[in-house]
Amino acid sequence: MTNRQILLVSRPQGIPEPENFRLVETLLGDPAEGQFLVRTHYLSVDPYMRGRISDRKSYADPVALGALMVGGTVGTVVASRHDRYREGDVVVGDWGWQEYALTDGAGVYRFDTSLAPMSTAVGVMGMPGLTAYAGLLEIGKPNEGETVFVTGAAGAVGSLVGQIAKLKGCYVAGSAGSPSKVEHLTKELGFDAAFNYKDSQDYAAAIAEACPQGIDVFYDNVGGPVSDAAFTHINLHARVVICGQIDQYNAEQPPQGPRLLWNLIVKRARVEGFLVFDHGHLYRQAQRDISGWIKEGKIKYRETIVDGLENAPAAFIGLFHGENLGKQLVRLAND
Ligand code: NAP
Ligand code: FER
Repeated sequence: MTNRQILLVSRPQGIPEPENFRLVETLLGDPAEGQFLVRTHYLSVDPYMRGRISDRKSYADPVALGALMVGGTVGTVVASRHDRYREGDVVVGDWGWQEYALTDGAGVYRFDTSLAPMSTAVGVMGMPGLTAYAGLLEIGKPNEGETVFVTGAAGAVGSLVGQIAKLKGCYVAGSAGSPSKVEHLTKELGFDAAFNYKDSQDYAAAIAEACPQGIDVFYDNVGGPVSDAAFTHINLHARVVICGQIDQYNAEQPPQGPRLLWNLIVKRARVEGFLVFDHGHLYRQAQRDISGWIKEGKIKYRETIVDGLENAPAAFIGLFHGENLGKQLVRLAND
């Protein structure tokens, strides 16, 4: 049968461009003994992929030029010669930007669609969901009544961080990049305050207004000048969770910012970076909790969905222009 795949063909300078990718048709055989064939329903585009397509040293080898683009995926088993998987099973894994994949099951997990719809397996119930859950609860350790400030607040991770913090009884503020995102945060997701960083000249003033009691937990998805301003507004014994620095992912040279570590001395604060991969032991617990919160109406999630494999590069690039509200997905087949 014919498969369609997207390959990385050149490395971006700055923000990636569609020309860095190429769509190809390839041939795919039948599953061999011990293999199964999966059809991709949704593939996830994520900010971390910017790191994987550059040749910078990282937790994993860069995607080679001419190789299949990596990424989280969810889909159904369409043919199987594997004793643990049957046709119709919904599975989640990392088989990359392609319509079909043959796998022996390594790194593939069954997804329980009674918990939430299939698409969430790579969103609120998947890697970004666990990132929000573990980063906030294990590292941020919010206490009732404290102020949590989250950057990138209208994205997949940030929107969940803010809502879990509300569930824990915190005052929650966030920043995001458009008036409609700010309205979504305060009107739909229950944030106490939010501001549009693209519309602000003075981030310190915007943060002071949004967080009148100062910041106890700063969950940073963005880095850059908004993050710099948040450091100057932390409280005694604040926890700063470094989840992402998307403001810098396309930088060709490391940016020079103000020197802020003095604030940590004065406030006896803790800054900790983390990677979701170190929190895999919480995956099932996070899924149970998040699914429960969704069913009880305590957590809402949004997905921005584009259709067709050919649109995956544009969807990925759109992350760096804030085109997504909530989780950005590419749909290749209906549920
Ligand atoms: P996302 O927030 O759904 O999408 C990215 C968002 O970033 C965009 O919608 C855009 O929203 C914002 N953005 C883009 N460029 C920006 C800039 N220069 N300054 C400020 N905001 C910018 O993505 P996500 O999957 O939830 O990831 C959020 C962050 O968490 C990323 O930094 C990612 O790398 C990180 N992350 C870390 C881990 C980990 O293990 N540590 C795991 C997953 C994700 P606006 O409209 O608001 O600009
Ligand atoms: C991310 C940003 C960075 C992420 C992982 C990394 C899974 C890891 C980078 C590295 O190890 O170099 O959003 O998500």
